Amino acid sequence: AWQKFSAEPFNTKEQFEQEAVRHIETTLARSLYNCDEGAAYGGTALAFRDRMVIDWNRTQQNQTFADQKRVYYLSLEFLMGRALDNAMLNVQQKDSAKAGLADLGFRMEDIINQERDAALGNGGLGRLAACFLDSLASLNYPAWGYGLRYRYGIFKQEIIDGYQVEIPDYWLDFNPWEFPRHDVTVDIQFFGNVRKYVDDSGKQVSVWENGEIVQAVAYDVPIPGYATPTTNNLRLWSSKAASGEFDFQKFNSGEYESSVADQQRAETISAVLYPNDNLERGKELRLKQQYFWCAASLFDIVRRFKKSKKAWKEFPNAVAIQLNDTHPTLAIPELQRILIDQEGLEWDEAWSIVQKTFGYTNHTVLPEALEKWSVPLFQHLLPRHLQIIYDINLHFLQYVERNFPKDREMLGRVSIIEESQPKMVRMAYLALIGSHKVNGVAELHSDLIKTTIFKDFVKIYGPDKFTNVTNGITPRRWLHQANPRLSELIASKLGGYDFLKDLTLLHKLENYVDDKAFRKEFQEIKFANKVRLAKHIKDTNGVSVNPAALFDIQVKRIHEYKRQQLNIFGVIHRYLTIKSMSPEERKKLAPRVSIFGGKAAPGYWMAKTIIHLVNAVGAVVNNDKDVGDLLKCVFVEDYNVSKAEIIVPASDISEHISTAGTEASGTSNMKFVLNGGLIIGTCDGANIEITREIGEENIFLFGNLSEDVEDLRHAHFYSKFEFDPQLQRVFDAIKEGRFGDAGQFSALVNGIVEHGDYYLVSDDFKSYIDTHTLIDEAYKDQESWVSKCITSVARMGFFSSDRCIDEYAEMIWNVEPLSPTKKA
Ligand code: 26V
Repeated sequence: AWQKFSAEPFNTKEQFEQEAVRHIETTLARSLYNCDEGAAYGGTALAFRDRMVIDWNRTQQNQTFADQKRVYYLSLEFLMGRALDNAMLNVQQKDSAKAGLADLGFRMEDIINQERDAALGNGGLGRLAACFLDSLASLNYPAWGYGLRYRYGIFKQEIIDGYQVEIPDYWLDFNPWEFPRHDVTVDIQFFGNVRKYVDDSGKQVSVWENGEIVQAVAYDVPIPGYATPTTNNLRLWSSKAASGEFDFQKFNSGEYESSVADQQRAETISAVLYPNDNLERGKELRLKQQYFWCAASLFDIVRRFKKSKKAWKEFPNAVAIQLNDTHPTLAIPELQRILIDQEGLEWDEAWSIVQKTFGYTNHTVLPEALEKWSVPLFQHLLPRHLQIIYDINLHFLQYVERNFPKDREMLGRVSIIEESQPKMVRMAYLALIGSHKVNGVAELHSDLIKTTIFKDFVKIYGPDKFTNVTNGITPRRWLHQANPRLSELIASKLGGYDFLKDLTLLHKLENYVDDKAFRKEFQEIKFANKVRLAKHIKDTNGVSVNPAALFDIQVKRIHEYKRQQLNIFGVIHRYLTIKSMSPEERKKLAPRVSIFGGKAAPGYWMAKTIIHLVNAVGAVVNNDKDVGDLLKCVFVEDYNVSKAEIIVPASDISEHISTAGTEASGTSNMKFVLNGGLIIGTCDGANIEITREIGEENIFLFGNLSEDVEDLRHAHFYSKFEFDPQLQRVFDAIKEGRFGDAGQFSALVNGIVEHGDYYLVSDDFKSYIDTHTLIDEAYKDQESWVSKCITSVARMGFFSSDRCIDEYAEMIWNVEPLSPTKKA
């Protein structure tokens, strides 16, 4: 008889060892005599995977029978990082594994470090998707993620002679966390033509035919929840040539080369993650990726719905689809196409289903990041979708015309089709029109989209179509895993780890702000985390930094709007100030370590210049005997999720200094404060809400406000203004060649001096360096500093991604959690 397999928990280290060794010897076919750390990682991962899979199967079965609405989160990026530590936390029994590994002669930390990051994302948007999956599972929501299984994740960054060099990230050679589903495939069509005819009943029918077919194959990744058996699914699609494509005809008739070429062309679709963050380039392959993934996911969702045998009007009661930015917008015309061309619904009925199904999250107002696709490209690649988009637009513009007969200009402004040369499809407008809710990711951002890019649409649909859901982060990874000692200290005071499920419980820490022993341990933990980062810096950069110095950190994608240039100009200013001081004056200074990290998009020349300048400044400052420990400047290579887990807990001050109105939310700001660091920031994104929560006495805000940005930009061109002399001194030092050939950095300086200073570096410079002086003073008073840090941690409960997911569930998806069946 068929017996249900049930994996026992590892109650003892022996049980763990037995399972890990079994996997090493059989699954991995390795002899224990040559078991290195890689094999030990493999055995450990597979042992925990077995436990996770049982709950995963049960959860999926439970969700299938529950007949409840499900959420589908469509994202081109899932920046997951490592999975083993998270799996151990959620399956529990990390202790038995640790003891078992020690018996086998390994340290848990070394084994965890064997894993490569799943780096299927660029930055904030991708990491947000990963935090959301963690919260969805932890809160027992029936939810799936859908994405692409890139063969190459975000490139690895090496710094060679101060320059960024990109290395491909081939990450799939050993990935125990994915399950290929070779039986779950979808044929996806591209190109071809549309044939129209009138059928027997007199109905217009459109057939999309003669296209090229590529096959989508599903790979499933289990997503375990914390302290619950709920284990959701992340389905990633991989492309391959459709079975008929790599055909034996061609193969045998001597066209071997071309048949292999066909195959490679198909596989190219899911080969690589586009490494741009906030920059749209309009590449055909990117549009192919988007359609391939949307069509496969929608087919899968519709297939699942049809099994329920419900009427189509029930679709929005069974399915909520969230669009992570405009990247999955093609899902909207695709669902409309399925409903009218394949299922035979009338336009209006289909369209009402579509609108009720989708929600759209906007993540940026930067014009260069808003997706637009050329109409000729669309016509070529997706001819039927282009027709449907024109029809959607026609219906929409007719509606606008009826409601705003006096505003003829409006039609051109809100049309999905931009009347440019060539014409362009505006994806954000299509996403908005096809969804029932549009949300921004922090209060300021959600307000801004209503007054800038979507202003007309507020008039058309009314304000209720728009909402705000402020971003959040998962406390499991960003507190407990990244900072186990702090988590343990908190648990010891709060009577357990409930705060990892309800982060608002942190408020009770305020009772310990003046508790001597607590403060001492809090400080010791921060110091130990700084020692760990200092060691990493020594190992990778060869620079010795003093862990007693103030660690000042800016880690995020390199972008002019995020203003790493402002930071490095501030470092140069500090250096010049130190150089001009007497030895006595220097003794009064607080030592600093300025730490930078982040990738530049390979084609973003200005961002690469910023990296180069940081390294050039470091080379001078770090070797200047006059300076010694008073200032160090380092660039940490290859910033990614697992590096963040080391860096974030080690900061005293982190920098979130975007030009006001440009950073939609930011999420690392939340991570740093949750880990007991303070922040310097502009009034932008979630900094504003962080200030409201923790109190303005606990944050260092500076700079101009978003409502003044437009006028300031204007002023750069139309009125003569005095340049800040301290910034001038920085530019003079660069021009004198003190950090190497000045020509290399001229574009960076000239962008500010001659080309309008779009990001307002000169306007904010004085306020920025003055605020850093305040930080120096504040840090010297360690007693009050620690009070600020502890108070801030206690007030960060709001920024859990659990709160955020509950808000989406209530305001946008209308879904309820599903109570899990008992653990196997
Ligand atoms: C856009 C594009 C355009 C085409 C090429 C590839 C590509 C990749 C990513 C994007 C999205 C840019 C928007 C984005 O990442 N926004 C960030 O979202 C975070 C999560 O909401 C938020 O915290 C950041 O402030 C925001 O910049």
